[in-house]
Amino acid sequence: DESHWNYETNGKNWGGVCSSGVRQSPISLNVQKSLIVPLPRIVFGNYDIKLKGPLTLLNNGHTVHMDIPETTNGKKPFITGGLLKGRYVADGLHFHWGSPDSRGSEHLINQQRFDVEMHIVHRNAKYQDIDEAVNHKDGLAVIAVLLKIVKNPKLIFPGLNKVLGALPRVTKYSARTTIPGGLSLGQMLGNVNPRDFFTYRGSLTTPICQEAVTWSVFSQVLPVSYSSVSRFWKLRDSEGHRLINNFRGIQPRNGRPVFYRVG
Ligand code: SG4
Ligand code: ZN
Repeated sequence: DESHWNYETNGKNWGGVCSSGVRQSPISLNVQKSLIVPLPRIVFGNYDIKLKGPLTLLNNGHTVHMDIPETTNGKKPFITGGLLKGRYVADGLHFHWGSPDSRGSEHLINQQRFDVEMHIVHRNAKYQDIDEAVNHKDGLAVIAVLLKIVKNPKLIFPGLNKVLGALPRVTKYSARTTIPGGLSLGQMLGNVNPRDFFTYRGSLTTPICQEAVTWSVFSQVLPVSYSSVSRFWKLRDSEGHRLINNFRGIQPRNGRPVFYRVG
């Protein structure tokens, strides 16, 4: 059963495309090993409009997940630009993290692993739903934002802080909580610079690892406090074990081009 996988071996025992695929994710990103090209910047549509509340946060045993609803004016947030052709509609948001003594981002930048990685999953608007989109090479676009623990994070991200503040309410497997409305997706990104990012073609980082994802990983890292990240380490999976280190190991690049856009 597909839902019975875990992170005990960082994904080395996952079957199917996870082991037979040739453009898997995550990978190690390096400015020196990337093609620096004049790609269009990522354009965020309706990211500044508040989402229709209440927003639901769920501990699904693998991560903390938030479905992204319509905005208050009945639209969906979307992205375009970068390597993407056409619109990709925001579907869900979730996180990957480490433990009190190890970092847990999935992608590395210049050999460095970061504390947490946030993913916003988008589906190509030409497909009806996620189930259809995962079966196409151009099906999904995931935005990745890296978070780093700093002593006194000075910048405030109202949306991200609300979500991190709700984590103690979803400690147990299958626990749900609601976040009072008034949050836009843009508030989850804080002031991350959308002009600087790595982009490449890869896969989902969980079984069954479909090769349907265009990844865009922002190179600017968001500062967060130790106390907010430590809330992730208290979560539990479906067997009551600590839900920590829920990141997949680095996959071979296999000659794929990685593009780096800056400025
Ligand atoms: C997490 O398990 C999410 O809960 C999944 O979301 C997500 O799958 C999966 O990660 C893989 O996404 O950006 N890390 S990733 O490659 O979004 C999808 C759901 O199952 C398809 C809804
Ligand atoms: Zn993810």
